[in-house]
Amino acid sequence: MSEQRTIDVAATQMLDKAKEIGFLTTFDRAKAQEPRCTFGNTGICCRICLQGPCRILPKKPGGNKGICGAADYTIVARNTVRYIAGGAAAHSDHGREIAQVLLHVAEGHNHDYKITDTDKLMRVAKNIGIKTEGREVMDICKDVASAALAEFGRVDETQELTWLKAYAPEERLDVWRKTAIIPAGINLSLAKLLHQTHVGTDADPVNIIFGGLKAALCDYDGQHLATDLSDILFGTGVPVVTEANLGAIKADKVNIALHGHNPLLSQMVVNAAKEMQEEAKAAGAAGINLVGICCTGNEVLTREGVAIATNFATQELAVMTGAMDAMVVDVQCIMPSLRSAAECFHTKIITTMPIMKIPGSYHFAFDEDHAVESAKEIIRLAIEAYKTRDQAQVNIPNIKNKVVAGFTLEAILNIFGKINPENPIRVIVDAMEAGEIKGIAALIGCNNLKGTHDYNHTAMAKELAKNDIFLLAGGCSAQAHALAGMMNGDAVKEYAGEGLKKFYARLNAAAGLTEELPLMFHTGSCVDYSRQQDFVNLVAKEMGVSVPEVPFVVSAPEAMSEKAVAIGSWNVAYGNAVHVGVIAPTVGSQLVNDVVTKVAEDVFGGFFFWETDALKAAARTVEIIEERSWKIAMRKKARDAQAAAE
Ligand code: BF8
Ligand code: SF4
Repeated sequence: MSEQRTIDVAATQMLDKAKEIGFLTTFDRAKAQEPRCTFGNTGICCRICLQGPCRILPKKPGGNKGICGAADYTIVARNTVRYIAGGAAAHSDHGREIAQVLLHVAEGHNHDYKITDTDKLMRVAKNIGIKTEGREVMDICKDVASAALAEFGRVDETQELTWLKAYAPEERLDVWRKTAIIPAGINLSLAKLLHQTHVGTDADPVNIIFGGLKAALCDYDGQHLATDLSDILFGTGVPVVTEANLGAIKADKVNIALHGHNPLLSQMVVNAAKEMQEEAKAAGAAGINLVGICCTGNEVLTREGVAIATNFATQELAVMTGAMDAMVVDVQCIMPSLRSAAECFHTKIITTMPIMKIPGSYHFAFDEDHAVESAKEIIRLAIEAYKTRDQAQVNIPNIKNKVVAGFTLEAILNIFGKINPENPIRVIVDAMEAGEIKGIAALIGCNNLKGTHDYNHTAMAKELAKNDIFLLAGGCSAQAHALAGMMNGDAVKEYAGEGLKKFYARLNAAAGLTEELPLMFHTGSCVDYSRQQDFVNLVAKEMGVSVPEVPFVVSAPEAMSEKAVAIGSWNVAYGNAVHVGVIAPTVGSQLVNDVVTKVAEDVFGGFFFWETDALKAAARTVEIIEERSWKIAMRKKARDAQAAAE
């Protein structure tokens, strides 16, 4: 564990404040967990049945297996894929909730939500094979929402997930068919994986890993439909300018943090806040100020330009400002300790979802059928909390940075289209073929306090940009860059290599935006990573190569959640090289570790690599990208030579 807690100056100030008032933060708790148990750390602790925990004790007679006889490889494989099941369940359930609301809108049962992006609805309908010509919008919408919901309950194993089939390139589908990892239904595959990993079911690590990859493709499918349907309901983001860091919290306003993942509630709060400024003023405030934390923050940033307060590891510190009146949370990545942090101040922690409650916090059951009224009531709770705020306790770090975000796939293609209207994706392919940029990397994922908060994210970004690599970003990684002032045009000047700078100069000249483009294109929340994959799929098609050949690397420099494991795994199945900045708990089995870091490449073209040192990880990333480019060039040379000979 690193001695330096965070690279974020505002967070450091708030950590001092926490110390002063005697509040132990997640940083203190991370320290308290050291030293970690080696069995758990390497994945060789099994708690799957009540005879456990069993640990692998190779030197003890009878200790080299669990009580049931499970070897290290079975235990490690089971533990790993159960992370995937958790992650895929979280992402896809998020998608299912959005689909349910969209269906209610289409059926006329819900009048609080509406279709905001009809063009996207039409595109999605077309992509998934729903007839659009001559039909009413609401009928099409009903079919799209029903198709999304059908992904969950399908049990006919001869079928294949609709979104997967619609968006993955044929070449990938072939590989997945050959390896029998295309799911028929999300619920079926996740249940089957839990069954497969029950005590005394599957002991074959490779078979277990394939089961895990099937679940990972459910994660991808659930993500894709969640993004599509959210865009249909709330609009598809376009470039926005806003700010990030704790300085975005305002001393004179009612501050409400939107935290979690699902836009169903947060978007309504954003809408309601626009109408309720006067109510806040009547309470003596200058108005309502919304800020985002984690991926709910990314959702409302991408679509509405709401400022980012902070990311996962530092969420408690937003409360330490003493000016946070309410934190409205939905699901995932919300620390239960927020409640204890709030006890030191007047902050109201408002949980809103039936599956997410924190003992002692205020629960407001969000009602999707009366979403507008629910959102208003939540804001009123925040205004009430504001009235009890002790201004003497307010201590907001004077730190915030300019952010340019909102780079959905449509937004990126729109910018590229200003240079090449006929074939927008050609713009980045040209830049790669000319050697102006070396390739593409996506910086994604969480914070993990096994390292210094946000160091790995920002260090990787600086190093990759210096090496002329075009950067996409999402999740808490994107927020790390935003908090550090790297998600704007100034960062391009400071960190980009000469080739990347030239590429940006051309884009900026054509884009016609009021702000210069940022060092990394923020594609949205973690549930939105299919936007990045769709982008890479287009690049592959334009280059005339398969996805695993694209000079592209995904990096989760501070991976933490089960969702991160699911995301990393579908990326590997997609053919992407995936860097993880913590040592994965697969190292307890040489066999399993070799399968995911080496053998996977032979089967899928993608693989994982673990590297905790950001500079080494960046060097390896550049190496992979260069190697892939070199292979493309060599193949082309061979083809040209053959053509000349014929
Ligand atoms: O889905 S990056 S800490 S907030 S899991 Fe969580 Fe990780 Fe942040 Fe978003 Ni993603
Ligand atoms: Fe032990 Fe086997 Fe039970 Fe795991 S499943 S806890 S290895 S007996």
